Amino acid sequence: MLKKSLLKLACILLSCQAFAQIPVTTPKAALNDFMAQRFGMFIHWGPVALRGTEIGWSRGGEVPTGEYDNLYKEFNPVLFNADHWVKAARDAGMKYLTITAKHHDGFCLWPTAQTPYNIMGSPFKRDVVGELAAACRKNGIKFCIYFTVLDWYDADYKNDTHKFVNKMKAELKELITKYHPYMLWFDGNWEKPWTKEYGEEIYNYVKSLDRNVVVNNRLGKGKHPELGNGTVGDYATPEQAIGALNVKDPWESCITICNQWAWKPNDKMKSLRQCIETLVKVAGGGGNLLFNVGPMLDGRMEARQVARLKEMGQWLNKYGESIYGTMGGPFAPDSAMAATRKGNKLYLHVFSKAGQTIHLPQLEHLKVQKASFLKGQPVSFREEKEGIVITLPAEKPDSICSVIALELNGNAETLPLIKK
Ligand code: JFZ
Repeated sequence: MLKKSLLKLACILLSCQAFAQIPVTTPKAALNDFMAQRFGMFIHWGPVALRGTEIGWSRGGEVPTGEYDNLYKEFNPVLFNADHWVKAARDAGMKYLTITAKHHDGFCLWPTAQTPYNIMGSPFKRDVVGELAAACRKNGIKFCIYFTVLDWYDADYKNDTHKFVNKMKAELKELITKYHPYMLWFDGNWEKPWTKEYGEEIYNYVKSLDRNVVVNNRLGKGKHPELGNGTVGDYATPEQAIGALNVKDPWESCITICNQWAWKPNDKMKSLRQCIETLVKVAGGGGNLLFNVGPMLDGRMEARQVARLKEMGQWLNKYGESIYGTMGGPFAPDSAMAATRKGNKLYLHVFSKAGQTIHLPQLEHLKVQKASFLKGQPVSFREEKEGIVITLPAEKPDSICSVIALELNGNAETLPLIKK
């Protein structure tokens, strides 16, 4: 009897190994590492910078198709310096950088063997992706690649999608084996030629080349602001919006510093207050912020954008403890504040004016033992029946966003989400 069941068990184990295809997914540790980074730079760039219109989308719109498709012949951004871009990211306090290796216009910023429509066909003839990868590695910034599955240039995309997907695999193999990206940011999955099956095929292919590479959720057909319901990929990608509080699923909001993804002359830029509030509210909701800049046609980033990023970095230099490697919540961010937590500390990022009071509900099983501004003075608080009341002093340490650290008598990360 025992022998028989042992034999049965051995058979089950053997068949699992030999036949069952256990799909390979990104290890949880890699995703946790990604979510601890909190802040990255998105870069939308290509020959379209010559016109200052939107990348991909202006093809056949503001820029006639024939004209758009020939822009690369005069794309010569001689002032491009990968170290300068990476320094701008580092000075901003960003931990990773994502470049549009290929956007919807089909132009490739690296010397691919799969199509002549790439940077080597331009007068510039330099491997933009390779230079950025090297500069990132040198400066301790994680290098990531944006790659769209939608291609409005290559006729195969619509007419022979199977062939197109094979070409895509060859391109991805080049990108992964040459540049070793930390994360791949897919896009363009909403059009008809693309299917969830293709998405799964590409996901599995990527995983066969590098199990650890983090993959966003725009490979399937579902709604990308969330995970599940048809999306394929590791993390959710709300776009031009601060994601909703979610400390269970990994997510990253992508938001532009101006309005357009690609460079636009005199585009309206966000104020420092808007930039910091965006970052802090994303972190308070438990997500990463992929903040986008569009470099100019000569290869430089706009000085005002670099300066704004530097200001964000100065704020992070002081308050980074409450952003990097933290968990969002337990309250949903609102116009008054955003909360994060790590260990016994609950961090309140305060937007409201000096002199006001902050009301918090009771923290379930935990009590506040001490309250003080991060790297600053103690803050007065009292526990009442309804909750905790914090009185802000007449002057706040930071006019845009001061951080109050509440020391609890236990691990703040164990708190359930609490309605304010
Ligand atoms: C996509 C890109 O199209 C856009 O250019 C940029 O790269 C951004 C990060 O990602 O944004 C979208 C995605 C979907 C639609 C529009 C823009 N859509 O479905 O209309």
